[in-house]
Amino acid sequence: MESDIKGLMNKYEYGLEMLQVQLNVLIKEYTKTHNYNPIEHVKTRIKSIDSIINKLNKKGYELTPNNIYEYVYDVVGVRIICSFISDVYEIVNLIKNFKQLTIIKEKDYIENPKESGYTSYHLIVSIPVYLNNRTEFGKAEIQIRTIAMDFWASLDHKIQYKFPNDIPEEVKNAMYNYAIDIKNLDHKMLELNKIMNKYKS
Ligand code: 0O2
Repeated sequence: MESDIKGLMNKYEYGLEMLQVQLNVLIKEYTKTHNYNPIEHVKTRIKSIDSIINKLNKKGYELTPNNIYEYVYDVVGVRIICSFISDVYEIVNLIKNFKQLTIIKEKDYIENPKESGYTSYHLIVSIPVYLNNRTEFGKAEIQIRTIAMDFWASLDHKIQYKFPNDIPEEVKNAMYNYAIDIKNLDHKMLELNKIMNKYKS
């Protein structure tokens, strides 16, 4: 069983490498065509076994290769950080129109923020993993958000780590209010960018 899980994790690593190549090509082409790069930076990670076990536990499943494949969508995670909300949707559409990737699920937490205030756009995609004599498929989660949303999520992540069982009300309330501030700031920055674009020669 342990070697099955190791084998599966190796495949996810190859899958991430392939996904990175595909996304790089997609973004480079967009940047050349539009003379504009909508992306600030990209982060990638493979979920740790401990986090996978936690997620399976929460969903009521035991650790098996099949349960990982079926129920953990974000073993492979890519986070794309953009400056402006308009860039986030531009990237979402770019990925959705890319024939090589199949979208399994999408979650617009920008239009519909989570209860905590979390905002981001999530695409769950199917990724091909080309092995010696066959192709297998895995899943990856692509999170697309602005720098401001990422700032909020990164602090929220630290808060969740510090208070794994019960986040104090005052911290929860502050984070909820700051999520609203972030939304307002993102819209102001977008408007300012539109004004700046008027001055482009
Ligand atoms: P980590 O440590 O980032 O890997 P699903 O994946 O759909 O089966 P879930 O958890 O309901 O199950 O999906 P959801 O809510 O779309 O969340 C997936 C990921 O989004 C999370 O992965 C986080 O990365 C991020 N996320 C969702 N809600 C929040 C939030 O309130 N705050 C922060 N900071 N991030 C959030 P993991 O595995 O929970 O965490």
